[in-house]
Amino acid sequence: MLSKSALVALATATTVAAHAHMSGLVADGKYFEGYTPNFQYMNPVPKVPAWSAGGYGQGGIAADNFTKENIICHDQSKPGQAYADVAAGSEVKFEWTPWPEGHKGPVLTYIAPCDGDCITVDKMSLKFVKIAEKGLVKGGEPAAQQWATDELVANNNTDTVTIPENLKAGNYVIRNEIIALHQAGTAGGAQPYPQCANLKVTGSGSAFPSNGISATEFYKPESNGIVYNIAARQMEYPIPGPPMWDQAGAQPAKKLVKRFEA
Ligand SMILES: *[C@@H]1O[C@H](CO)[C@@H](O)[C@H](O)[C@H]1NC(C)=O
Ligand SMILES: *[C@@H]1O[C@H](CO)[C@@H](O)[C@H](O)[C@H]1NC(C)=O
Ligand SMILES: [Cu+2]
Repeated sequence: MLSKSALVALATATTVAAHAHMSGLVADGKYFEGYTPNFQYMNPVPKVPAWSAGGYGQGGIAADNFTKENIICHDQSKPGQAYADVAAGSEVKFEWTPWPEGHKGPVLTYIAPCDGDCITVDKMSLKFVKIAEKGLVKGGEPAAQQWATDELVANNNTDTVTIPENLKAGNYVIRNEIIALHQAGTAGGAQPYPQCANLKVTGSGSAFPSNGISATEFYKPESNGIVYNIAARQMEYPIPGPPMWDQAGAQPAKKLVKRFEA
């Protein structure tokens, strides 16, 4: 039941938006829809944990915005209007729409405490720590390289992250991000695709991430790992952004970070 202008808008959206976004997340086994293009035809818009984004978060963030507010949770993002409940130590699965295989690169996850309600939080106040990172899984000639994105595609376009077991209960924004490196040979060519969602973490943990930084401080267009030639033989990849949070604990994904294999 779409009006003609809605159909035109949809056609335009699909052409411009040739990349991918988080279509949903599964927290502690429960499914939550992401902030999807379907929402443009819904009134009221469903209240989901996922943060909204201009263009429904389809494109990468442009280099001139790497250090500005759009890098935090995508273009013109606004807080999710609900929470996904999750027990510390359990898994969150980020389901992406089919990820283009040629967009190879790392997959990273960060969390920031909201110090109150995430639904009304000012994104500029969010201080993130990294809780998961995967980069070059297997080095070699370009055709032989295996990247975190290849694992994501092989896993039904899903990235699975364990919430730190000792994380203090409370409200957090979780930020799952893919950085596509296919044009990263020159400064500013990398394409970060950040997606955020609100989590209500439960449990009796005591680790509170008080040493986070704003996502606007993660990457510069010329940072190591943001500038990177994926078209060359490579055996190592310097994962960009801050180091892992020292209290992130065991992350099953960690084994994928191994720099040298066979
Ligand atoms: C950078 O962000 C601003 C503010 O949202 C936006 O108007 C601009 O289009 C963005 N730049 C690019 C190249 O996407
Ligand atoms: C694969 O992902 C889709 C959503 O993108 C989901 O509906 C489906 O259940 C997933 N399949 C499996 C086996 O997890
Ligand atoms: Cu793309």
